[in-house]
Amino acid sequence: MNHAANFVDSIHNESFEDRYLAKKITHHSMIYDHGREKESLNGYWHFGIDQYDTCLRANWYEEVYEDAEGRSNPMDFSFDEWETMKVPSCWNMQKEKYFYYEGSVVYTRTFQYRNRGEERVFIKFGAVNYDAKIFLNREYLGCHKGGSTPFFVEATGLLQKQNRIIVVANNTRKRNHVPTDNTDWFNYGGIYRDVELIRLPETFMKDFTISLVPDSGFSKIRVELEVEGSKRNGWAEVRIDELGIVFPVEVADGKGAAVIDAKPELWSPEHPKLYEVKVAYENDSIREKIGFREIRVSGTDILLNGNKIFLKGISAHEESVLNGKAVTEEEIIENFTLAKEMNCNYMRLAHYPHTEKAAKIADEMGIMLWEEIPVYWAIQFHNEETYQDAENQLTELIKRDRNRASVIIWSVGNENADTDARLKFMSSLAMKAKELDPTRLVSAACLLDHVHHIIDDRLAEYLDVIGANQYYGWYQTDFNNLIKLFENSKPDKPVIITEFGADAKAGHRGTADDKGTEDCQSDIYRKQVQVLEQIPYVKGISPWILYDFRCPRRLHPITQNYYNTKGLLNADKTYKKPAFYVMQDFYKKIRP
Ligand code: GCB
Repeated sequence: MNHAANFVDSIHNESFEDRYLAKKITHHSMIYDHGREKESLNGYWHFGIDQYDTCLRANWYEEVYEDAEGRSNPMDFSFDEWETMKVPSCWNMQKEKYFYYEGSVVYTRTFQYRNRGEERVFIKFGAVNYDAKIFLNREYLGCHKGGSTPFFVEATGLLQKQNRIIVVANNTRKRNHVPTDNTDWFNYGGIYRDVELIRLPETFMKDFTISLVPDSGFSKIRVELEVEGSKRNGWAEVRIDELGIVFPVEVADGKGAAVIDAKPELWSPEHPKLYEVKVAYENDSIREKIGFREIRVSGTDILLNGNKIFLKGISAHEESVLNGKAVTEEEIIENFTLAKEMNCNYMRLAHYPHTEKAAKIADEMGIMLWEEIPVYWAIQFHNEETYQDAENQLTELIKRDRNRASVIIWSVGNENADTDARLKFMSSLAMKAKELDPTRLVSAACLLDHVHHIIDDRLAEYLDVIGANQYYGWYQTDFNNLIKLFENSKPDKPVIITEFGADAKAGHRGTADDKGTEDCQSDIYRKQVQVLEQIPYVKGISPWILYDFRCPRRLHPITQNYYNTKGLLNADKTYKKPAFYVMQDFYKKIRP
């Protein structure tokens, strides 16, 4: 970069972002990091709101204040004198003045590093909303897009004893993003998941997949490996000591795959059995807890380990009153515990990838999961770049969680109008999900035809399970049309009612006709479950939603106050509304 001209360049150059966008961080640079030791780079980072993107325009990362000829770059920043911000966190929750801030922010910290014999070093970001540009020791490493999936940069050869890392994070909502500028949830900002340093040998396992082989009578396990580094041919070893299994996997030209006979106890919500699996290749090793189970559909049934199941679920956002999207493990456990108390065996993690910790905890606790990417409402379906972003987010999610037994469904979107462009966009995503992971079900939460009251979406052809959002009794006021909807629809696949619900301010009482009261909400819930129970092809339900959540679209001062109050609990989860108990009773009495 031209330091001397920097001062003037930086104020005249309106294409300043192009050079940053040209270097993308995508799923290609993901490394398999489960079951590995990592070092935390969390803590208090220096933090500056940078509304006009001066850091990027003026190359602050070069830390050049004066060039050889004595021309100076104005002193507009001083990284280590800035205030600090907790990482991980959503800045909105740290100071009141940042609550509604949307835009560009600079994070930076220094850290010490000492080589311990590793030959490769990576830095992982669990998630930064929405895009992140990463700089290490005056080098620009790339830009990641997508606010809910992890990404990795390689630091090999760049680290010294003392290091500076800079992250320019920007959560501006944009039409071409995934999600687009209009959603029904709060747009939190920041580095809100862990930042970690990973030390690896020169040759290491870049990807690892393990699962039961579908249709093998639950008696075969398949392993796939991808190796990066110079030793691309050799033998990996997989051990599952509890099953007495040790088997070699031949790696040829960086890839290996093997199938082995095994009879594991199968994972299920009632019996969430996990095995310790160890994989070793050259000097690299992974040790991870894995569950084995099979999920598939047959006609309009969903089969877990060959048995018909009903998904007794609830939808949930990733949010807490205190922490925004930076939820803690305790908060995740609290959510699953509440779901279990409601007699659920399943949760829809709406509307974007939640932290990977959720699926790990669900593996342990025995909750089946629906995981989703934020292809939500009016995405720019005709925009190729938007498609690439969505496909990358889907790939990052699947590569991250495909060894989690709890995850049974990948969802490629929510409530999108059935246009030709959308059909092309979302059918391509559905096919991509199948290609990346043939062992799970693919779905989407579809819009129904509310004119003719019929489940009719051309995307259904590409899905294993049809997700259906419907708000009869609430947005569609005539409840009887729900009965018509089911009379008119003859799906040949299982249907999950991915949403129904109604607003109710906690403690607000009235009659069943008084909108926004608990009485109206529980009345709608009672009527809904009475109908749903009788529909043979409905094989799962995830009402909207476990607890109230922040939402800039909800301006009713009495019943909402910037919260979507369709929760079965209030926002801080201290109070259960009567509809919670309607679901609890319903799930208790219906089939398993
Ligand atoms: C929906 C959306 C969900 C909203 C909900 C509502 O259909 O999928 O994101 O929050 O309705 O409350 O309107």
